[in-house]
Amino acid sequence: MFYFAFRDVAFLHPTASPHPASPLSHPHSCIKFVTFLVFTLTVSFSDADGGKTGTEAAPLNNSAPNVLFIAVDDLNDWIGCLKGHPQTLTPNIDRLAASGTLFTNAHCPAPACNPSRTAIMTGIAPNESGLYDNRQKMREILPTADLMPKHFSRNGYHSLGSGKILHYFIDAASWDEYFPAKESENPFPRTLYPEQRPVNLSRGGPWQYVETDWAALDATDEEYGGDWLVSKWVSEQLLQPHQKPFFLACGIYRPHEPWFVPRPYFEKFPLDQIQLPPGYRADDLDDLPTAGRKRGPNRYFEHIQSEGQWKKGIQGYLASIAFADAMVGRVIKALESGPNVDNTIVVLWSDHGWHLGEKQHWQKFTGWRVCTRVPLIIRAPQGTPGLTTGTTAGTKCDQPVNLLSLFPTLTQLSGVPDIDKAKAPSLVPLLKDPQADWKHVSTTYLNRPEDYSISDHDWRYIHYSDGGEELYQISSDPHEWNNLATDLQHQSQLHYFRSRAPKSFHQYVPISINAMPKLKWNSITKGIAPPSKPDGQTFDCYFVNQRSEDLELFWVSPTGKPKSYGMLSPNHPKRQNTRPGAVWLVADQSGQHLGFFRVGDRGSRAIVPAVAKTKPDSKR
Ligand SMILES: [Ca+2]
Ligand SMILES: [Ca+2]
Repeated sequence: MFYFAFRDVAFLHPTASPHPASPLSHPHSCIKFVTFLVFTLTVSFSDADGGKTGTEAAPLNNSAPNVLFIAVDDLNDWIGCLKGHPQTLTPNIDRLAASGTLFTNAHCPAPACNPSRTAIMTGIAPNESGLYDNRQKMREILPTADLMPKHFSRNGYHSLGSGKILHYFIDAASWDEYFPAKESENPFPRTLYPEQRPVNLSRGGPWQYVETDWAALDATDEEYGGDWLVSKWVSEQLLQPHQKPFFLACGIYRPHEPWFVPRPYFEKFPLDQIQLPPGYRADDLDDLPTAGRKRGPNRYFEHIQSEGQWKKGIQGYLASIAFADAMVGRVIKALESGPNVDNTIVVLWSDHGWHLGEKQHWQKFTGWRVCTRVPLIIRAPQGTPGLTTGTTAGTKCDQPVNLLSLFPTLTQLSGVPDIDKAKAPSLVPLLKDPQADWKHVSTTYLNRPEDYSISDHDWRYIHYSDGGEELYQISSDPHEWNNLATDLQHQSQLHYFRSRAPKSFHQYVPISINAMPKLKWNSITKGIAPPSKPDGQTFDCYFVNQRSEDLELFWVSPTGKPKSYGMLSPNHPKRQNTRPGAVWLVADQSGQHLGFFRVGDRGSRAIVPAVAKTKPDSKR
């Protein structure tokens, strides 16, 4: 079914088997060509030190394979072919898996959007970059790293993207083309949201992420927009012939919260038939170390249960997955009915898994398999430079792999030079032979140095920075119910995983104050600041006084009493640990109350403006 019309020039990956002296080679690139027909190539690679050369590379030739790169947000293993939940409906993803290679033991580099996507798109692991969580800014930490689309673009490709590929920004300089327009730095097209929110899940408190909610929308897919518009734009690209090979990224946002999708997707999962997550066990926490017991239970799950919304939430997730699957189906259908099908590599992945009650947890950010295991499907046509036979339909590979391998895998497959910084192994040997000898483990980095989990073929290991450890035998305990770390019988396994642990960790790189979300300044012209309603875990906020005189910062107690927390000097940011729902009052030196900030669900900056804006802010 898949083949290349021409195979004029094939690249060999630097790690491929030795080949007779090549007719062309670049002194810095270590790339060798094998030519059947030698074309005049005007290829110009990056310098070995990573510096950029002035010339953009020309395409290798017109038969270099295209790459269709599909990212689905927050999709755990609840797809039919991974059997994560018996009721899930993902016929399109399953069909794609059946037409290529499905990795059944694939894990994310990190169990959160930002560190996972940054690692995947740069090929740089969190312990190398110091980017471990969602608060950090990729371009503050990795200002010059080439993302995958840029790297392909430098090597003769046209790079296009749509939807969420990075953590809520586009990184315009990395793409030749984007929808919506890359200059907007907003990866989301128009999306329908209910006017009244929340719809189903009442707000548990100021700690709660505002998007945690679910509802069936009375709208068509087209009216809904969002991922429908992304899949439409991507499909339009796939239906056209292209001058250059393309790297086309399609970021499907559902099943990321909020779980609002058109009603027909909810109707596939009647509420009275919803089954609880197979991995849920009420007494699952008893055998965990302290750090595991802390990381498991969270307020979301407690709140959802107390509101009687657990099954509704599961329904919302299943409906959102079914919707995402339909959008993937549109894209695959467009590929298969257009002119590019025979020379396009398809890869589908999700950035991390998701808990729906397992380990008393709702959301992500943990090291357990439910949160690290992700769908990963790769389909390569015959004639792909790095895999001339193409992938074999219906192949499954159960070796432990990591999405960090996507960058070196796609470069090798496409015959594009590898990047210096990619340290993860290419998956091409496993695409050739899923049973191939594979000595690698798959490491997932949690939100701070020394917290990580490691997946092997049959076992998984979790290590916390306080020394806590967990050990699971996945072949007999796929839901990680029985922690074997303290079992004397399994000490050799424990030693083995300790020996495979990451050798070093870059320190956590803090976000600059200017990149933090901004709290609303509520100026006080009369009346008083409201009392705090502190609720949730602490984090740091930064208070910045843009006036020319010293001001005083007060925390307002739950009974409304201001308590001084010291002075705010002009333009000298003050770091203050605080909690969601806290109210911070600012007064001048005469004691006059100028205004207040109410803390939200995350660390932020609180700017006292240079000139009091009396009109617009005084409404509240
Ligand atoms: Ca995500
Ligand atoms: Ca347990």
